[in-house]
Amino acid sequence: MQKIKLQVAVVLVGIAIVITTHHPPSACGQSFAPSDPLTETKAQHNQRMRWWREARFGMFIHWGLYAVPAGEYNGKRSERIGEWIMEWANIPRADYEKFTTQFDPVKFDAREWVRIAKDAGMKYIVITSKHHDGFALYDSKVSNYDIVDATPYKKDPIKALALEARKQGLKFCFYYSILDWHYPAAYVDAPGKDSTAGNRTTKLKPGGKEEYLKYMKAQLRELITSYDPAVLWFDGEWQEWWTEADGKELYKFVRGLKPNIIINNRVGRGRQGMQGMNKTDQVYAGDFGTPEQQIPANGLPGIDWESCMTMNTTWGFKFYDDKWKSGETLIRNLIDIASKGGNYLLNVGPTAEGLIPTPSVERLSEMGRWMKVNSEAIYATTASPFATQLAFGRATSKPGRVYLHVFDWPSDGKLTVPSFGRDVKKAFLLTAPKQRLKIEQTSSGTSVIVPAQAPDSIATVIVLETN
Ligand code: FHN
Repeated sequence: MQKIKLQVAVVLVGIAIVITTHHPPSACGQSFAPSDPLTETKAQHNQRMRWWREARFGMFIHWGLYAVPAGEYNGKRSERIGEWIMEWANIPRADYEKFTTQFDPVKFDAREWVRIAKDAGMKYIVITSKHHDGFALYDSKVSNYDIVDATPYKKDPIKALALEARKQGLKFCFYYSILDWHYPAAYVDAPGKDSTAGNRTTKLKPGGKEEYLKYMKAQLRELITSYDPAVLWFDGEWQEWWTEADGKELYKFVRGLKPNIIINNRVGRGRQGMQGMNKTDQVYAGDFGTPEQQIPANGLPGIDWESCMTMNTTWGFKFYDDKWKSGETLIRNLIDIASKGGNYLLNVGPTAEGLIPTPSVERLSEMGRWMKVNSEAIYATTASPFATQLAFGRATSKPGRVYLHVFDWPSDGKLTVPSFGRDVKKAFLLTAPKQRLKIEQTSSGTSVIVPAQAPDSIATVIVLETN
């Protein structure tokens, strides 16, 4: 009996070793079950995630029929996000469909959109192939509710954008909503709401879920085979009828179609609301966490996460939303996020004509001017090596180098840098590598003697060369 118990124990330990070595923790600290056909070694996982981890900065694009009403319906406006107008204006499906006749983005210019992203320093683009309203912004063969069949535009802007992104060296990616207000089997059962309007949650008629899963897979297959996206960014997963098992199954399905694709954690049910990281009570599907409209308070070194954020207060275009964040805020957000080991997915909401709003373009070019000088301190860096947040700003790291991003320039010309377990050999401004800055080793760290004026009031980067 003792001998059998011993043998069983040996087998169990064996399995544990296999699991941990072969299935690296996904973004949120979990690993996949051994039976997963998509098992990958840690090295394979790191290889698949590498471009994404090094990119650090991407463009989110929320574009669709909701850009036609642009936040106003029958004279009614709202503080709510524009792409939810079918929900907050309680617009029945048949009425919302009428927006297709007015969606004709004649000013859409794929080259210009990609140029704006690239010049801002962005490395990838995630665009809404289908948002909650169910309208396909691409030429779908499994639905007529798409831009080619249902609008006067009759062309596929996604095809043009995918080609242009590749031409200009950016990764092309898709957002896809699991919640679909337009799917026939979906209905709303909420007081005061039209059963075919938008709503936070929908129900599915008997047999509707199987049907919808087939439909979703058909759309995802055409999206992946026709446009070859590098990331699938799911959303709308908070439906009662959507389970973690569904998420895992869809994750396998998508990676089965394209093994090196990257998928966010909103494919499953692990996400803890807007905080965006997965719960830890089990293994959840997904390769990276998705904080929304917020930046984690502390660094999450070694965990893959991406903070998505609006530039004003809406994702989809609203003509009267002028609550724009400043260029300084956006640049410092990017630095803050990189200093905590994350990516920044910054949103634009184009108009129904196909233009990215001027305030967005202006702020992105301001970010681009900063990135043109300082991108070395963002791309392919890892989280700050300092135990606590720096009083004067943030830090990012590379082997042999630490980048200090100084927000608050020392009035006494002496920057006090706490120790962080590496010796500082020399210091210089990233913009003046040949002019060494005087450093003084102190008991608590290093003091760097800096010029009287901050070269860049938003964020000046000082490089510390270390062992
Ligand atoms: O409901 C969506 C919303 O419209 C938008 O797409 C954001 C972007 O991350 N996600 C959902 C809200 O969490």
